Amino acid sequence: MAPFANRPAILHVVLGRPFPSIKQEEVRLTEPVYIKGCCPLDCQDTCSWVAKVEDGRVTSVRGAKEHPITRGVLCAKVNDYEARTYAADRLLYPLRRTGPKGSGRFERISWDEAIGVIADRFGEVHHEYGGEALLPHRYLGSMGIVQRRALMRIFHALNSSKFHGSICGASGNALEAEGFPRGFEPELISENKLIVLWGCNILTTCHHQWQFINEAKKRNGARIVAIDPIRTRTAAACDQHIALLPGTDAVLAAAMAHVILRDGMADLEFAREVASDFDDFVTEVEAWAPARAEAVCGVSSETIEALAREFALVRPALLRVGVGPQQSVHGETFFRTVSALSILCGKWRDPGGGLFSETNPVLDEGRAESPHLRTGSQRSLDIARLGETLTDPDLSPPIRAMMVWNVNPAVVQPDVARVLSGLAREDLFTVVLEHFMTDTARFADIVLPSTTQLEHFDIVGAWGHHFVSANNPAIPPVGEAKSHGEVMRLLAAALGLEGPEFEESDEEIAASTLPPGMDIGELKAKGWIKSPPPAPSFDAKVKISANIVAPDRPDGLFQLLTPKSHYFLNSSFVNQYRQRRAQGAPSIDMHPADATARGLEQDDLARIWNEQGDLQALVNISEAVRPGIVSVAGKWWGAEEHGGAVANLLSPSRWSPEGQPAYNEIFVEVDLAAAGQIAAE
Ligand SMILES: Nc1nc2c(c(=O)[nH]1)N[C@H]1C(S)=C(S)[C@@H](COP(=O)(O)OP(=O)(O)OC[C@H]3O[C@@H](n4cnc5c(=O)[nH]c(N)nc54)[C@H](O)[C@@H]3O)O[C@H]1N2
Ligand SMILES: Nc1nc2c(c(=O)[nH]1)N[C@H]1C(S)=C(S)[C@@H](COP(=O)(O)OP(=O)(O)OC[C@H]3O[C@@H](n4cnc5c(=O)[nH]c(N)nc54)[C@H](O)[C@@H]3O)O[C@H]1N2
Ligand code: SF4
Ligand SMILES: [Mo]
Repeated sequence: MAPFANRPAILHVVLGRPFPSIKQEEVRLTEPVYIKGCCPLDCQDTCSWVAKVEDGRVTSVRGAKEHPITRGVLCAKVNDYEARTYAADRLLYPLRRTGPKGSGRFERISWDEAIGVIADRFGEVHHEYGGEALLPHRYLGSMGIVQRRALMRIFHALNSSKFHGSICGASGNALEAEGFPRGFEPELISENKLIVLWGCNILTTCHHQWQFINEAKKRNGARIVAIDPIRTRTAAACDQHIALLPGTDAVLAAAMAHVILRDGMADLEFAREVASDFDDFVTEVEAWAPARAEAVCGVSSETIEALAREFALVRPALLRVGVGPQQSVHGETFFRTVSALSILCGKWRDPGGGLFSETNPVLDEGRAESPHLRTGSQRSLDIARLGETLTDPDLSPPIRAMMVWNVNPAVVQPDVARVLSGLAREDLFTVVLEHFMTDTARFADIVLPSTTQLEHFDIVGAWGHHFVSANNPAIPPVGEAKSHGEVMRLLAAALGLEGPEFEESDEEIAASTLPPGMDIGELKAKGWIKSPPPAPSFDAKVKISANIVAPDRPDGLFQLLTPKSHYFLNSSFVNQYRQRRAQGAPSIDMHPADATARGLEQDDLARIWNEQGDLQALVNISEAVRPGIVSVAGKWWGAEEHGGAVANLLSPSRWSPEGQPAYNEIFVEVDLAAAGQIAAE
């Protein structure tokens, strides 16, 4: 590194030549280099960025100005992504556990030793119990194709168990598989005259889409309506906020359909053509007159009537559906019924109209995993039931070795206590690839340091637009961190796996997923290339009637919602100083009337508990939630360092029929934490 790397160039102007014996050219800072990359995180916007590198160090990361969606802006989470790369608590070397599982006691070891131990243990487990006793667990910490998929080559070749399902939006996935379209070119959102944000906190979770909403307002005078139990920053920015009770969306949509059919406002031709069970749907919604729905949803029948009329008559109109309301045992009923509403009114006839929840560029991502390497076992387990899988005494064979990357199961899975008792099993060998010592990594036998997005090559798809994005490395790996492609190659060699799949470079792995005609060289140079957006279509008839019921709400308990926080990306960034300071301490939003009834005041430390467990958070008295509803935003962790309040200690082992964890169907008691507990804080 240059001797004066951190010294601002201006110093020479102010101080003249500080070291006369050194020639001016020798002390001059090298010119900054700008590298095109992209954000790897699980967010619909998949922004492209430009990393500024000065003297071998990334000094800033800024949104790419020319990118049609990023438009020069990142977000409150990622604005200083380089701080993640250079964080003092970053994992930089392989570690081996020296204390009990979960204790966080580790010693530094070499990569050779780490890979050797993993290969030996995987080999032993494979020999003794068969490939099915091995389990790869990964989710969306990085959406990069290499970071997410390359390691699967090893597990396919070993015929391991694998996961299916989702811990995010299993309901929408299942309905898409049935034939419901759920997205199109997001740029078309600006065509609308009415946009209903149905359980979707856009200004926090994918704020670049707000640009299209703004354009719709400017160009078409569009009206924007939020349907959300919480007055989020998005709901507050809308023309109207309908604060329904959680889990009652299907009833609200059915009541709207009731009004639309009653008053002859439906597009019967479109609905009959698209739905396989139109008459059943008509019978079903007949039972949901607005007055009956009012009692269930907590929304006045006048509001329901007016929204129904407006949605039926205004064209184009869009339902922009989020993930929050899918995270319920009624997830599929919710998605089916709001989709039915868009079909009933023929909203899909207009470009930009209909329903939007997600959309993807054309990429054959699965190819990066080389699934053809699998010759034997196809045992597939539900990702949303990790706790059950690890603790099931009847699972045959049981899971004996697990590799975990891009996921923090000790925080994000339902019923975390059960997950932790699985991770604590002495007969389970666990490897975790991470940036930081998360609650999950603490339970590992071996921890491997992963590169951050500034240190490796990757390609990222998206789930909110159609750009394929390249991530060129800005700097070499920090410490001894390695990309997951490199870990795959090292481990494959140690396991004696042979074949071209285990020798491909990260770039080759990524390139194998590109659609015909998209060139990797061009992608790297340009930074992003748009793949052709699909036109939404109904290829087969879909079933629109659902078994709509009023949700159960136990008397006297609060319903706890666990939405996304503004400064964290799920559990990522909780340990980073700037984001944590901006987010504040873990807090529980509570209506003034509820707080008074429990004798709670602003900033009191509350205990939030149910039969599964308890956690503590500061009371935030707020009219943003309605009485009976409380909310803890953010996937907190790291109890010792960051005051972790892991909401999933309270989430039940309950799923929708398609397997979506019911993260927003948690019922709790809230009271003042005991004095001793306050003192301990
Ligand atoms: N800042 C930030 N951005 C993120 C993330 C993050 O953690 N932080 N996570 C990313 C991920 S993985 C995802 S899946 C997306 C999610 O994006 P969103 O779906 O927009 O986010 P959520 O907060 O899960 O849920 C949206 C809203 O649903 C509401 N909600 C909860 N229950 C109900 C209900 O029964 N009915 C209705 N109508 N509304 C309900 C919540 O109050 C919340 O405001 O965001 C992505 N972007
Ligand atoms: N109660 C409740 N539970 C939830 C949710 C909720 O709203 N409420 N949301 C659910 C949803 S929608 C989702 S999608 C899941 C998300 O679950 P996860 O995918 O587990 O969430 P993240 O915290 O985004 O990422 C996991 C880990 O990836 C690491 N990571 C981040 N960036 C990188 C990278 O570039 N490379 C590598 N190697 N690692 C990286 C982080 O340090 C983090 O520990 O959680 C689900 N759980
Ligand atoms: S988290 Fe989303 S909004 Fe923020 S930089 Fe990444 S892709 Fe863009
Ligand atoms: Mo998600």
